[in-house]
Amino acid sequence: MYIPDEKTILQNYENAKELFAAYGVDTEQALKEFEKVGISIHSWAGDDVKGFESFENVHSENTVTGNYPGAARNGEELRQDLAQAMKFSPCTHRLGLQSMYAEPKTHKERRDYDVEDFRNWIDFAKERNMGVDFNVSYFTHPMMKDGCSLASPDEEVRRYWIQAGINGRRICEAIGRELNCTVFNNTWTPDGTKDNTADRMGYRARLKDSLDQIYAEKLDPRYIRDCMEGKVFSIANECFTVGSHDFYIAYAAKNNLGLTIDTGHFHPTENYADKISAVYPFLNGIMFHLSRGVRWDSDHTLIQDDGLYQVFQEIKRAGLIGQNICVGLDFFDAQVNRVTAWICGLRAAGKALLSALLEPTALLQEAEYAGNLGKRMALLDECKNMPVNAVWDYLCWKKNAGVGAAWLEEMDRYERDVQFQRI
Ligand code: RNT
Ligand code: ZN
Repeated sequence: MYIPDEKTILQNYENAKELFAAYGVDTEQALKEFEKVGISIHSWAGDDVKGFESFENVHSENTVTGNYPGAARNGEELRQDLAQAMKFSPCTHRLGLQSMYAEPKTHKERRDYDVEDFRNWIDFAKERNMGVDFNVSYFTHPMMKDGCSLASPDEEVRRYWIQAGINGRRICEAIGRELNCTVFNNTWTPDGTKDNTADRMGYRARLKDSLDQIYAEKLDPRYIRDCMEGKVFSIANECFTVGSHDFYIAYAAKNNLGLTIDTGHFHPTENYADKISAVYPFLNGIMFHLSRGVRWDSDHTLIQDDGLYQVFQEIKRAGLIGQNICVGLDFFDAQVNRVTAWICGLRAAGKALLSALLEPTALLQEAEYAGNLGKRMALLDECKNMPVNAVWDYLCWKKNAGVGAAWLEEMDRYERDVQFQRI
């Protein structure tokens, strides 16, 4: 596979730097800003959202299709795979955890986990200087009843998950304190009904009450940010999703909490990037789950598409780089090598971020406010052909994160020598 040599990489970068400067863009500054945006890498793609608790015959509320060999089977393998993926990404990484990946010394209920049950993960993050994000896994567990947790009509079920939610927040605060970072604590529950319910209000009142109990405890806002993730529908919940977007936006605004925008969770033609400026002023933070929905919330691996580019363009244009926004990945496709998918997603997110940072936004806005809409349009189109890739190659070279597609050769080796040995 062709890899440009050092001289070519540097020469291309110098040329690009000059060209961007002509548009008023400082590439060195853009590279500094790039570091400020963490990308949270979702541990749960490494084992198809199975978790380490090994229940028999438990229903999964996350539809993952495919059967590619070599999935991680335990914490050690999952961390090994994550480390391999991060080798080929120049991004600033965060670690996206789920409570289903706890490693307690002796058996424990998911409801009862505490920070020590994540010690291996905390060490992993610490060694790599990563921030951490957390999700209580309100799914794939015997205490899910009829697909419901926090909104279940069964009081015992609700009590179980409320306790898991309360402990989850304490885990976040403790991790944040130890790593000196703000842990984004995301809440998603699959609760809903397949067919029409005759009591929408009842389910939503129960969800509200459960959340009120979970968020009642005041924790240090330097170390935890609470977000909730709504959704239009999921498989088996076609008629009714309790935690809809409207529900969580209203709940978050009222309670000064954050919102998670999963890019697969909207109607297929809806512009999720448009939502940033609509909700940010009223909420305490936004978390992104970058995913690629194909016709529905299919969780395909992230690649460079318009939607992804628009998310970073909006964050940049709104002046929100380094602000109260956390960007995470959320896709899973068991038809492809899971480490290859992580690398592909990380690199796609990184390129989209870099491209936004290199955009001559000031020129675009100046043309717009001067009433020169033709200029705005033409400049926007010119931007698509600017030499972003020369800056990207330079960044990957500087960070020793693999220039071009050469990382695929190393992935062939890793797959053969590591992943396929697990079978
Ligand atoms: C599901 C949500 C949620 C999950 C993870 C596993 O539709 O997107 O974020 O993917 O929590
Ligand atoms: Zn999600």
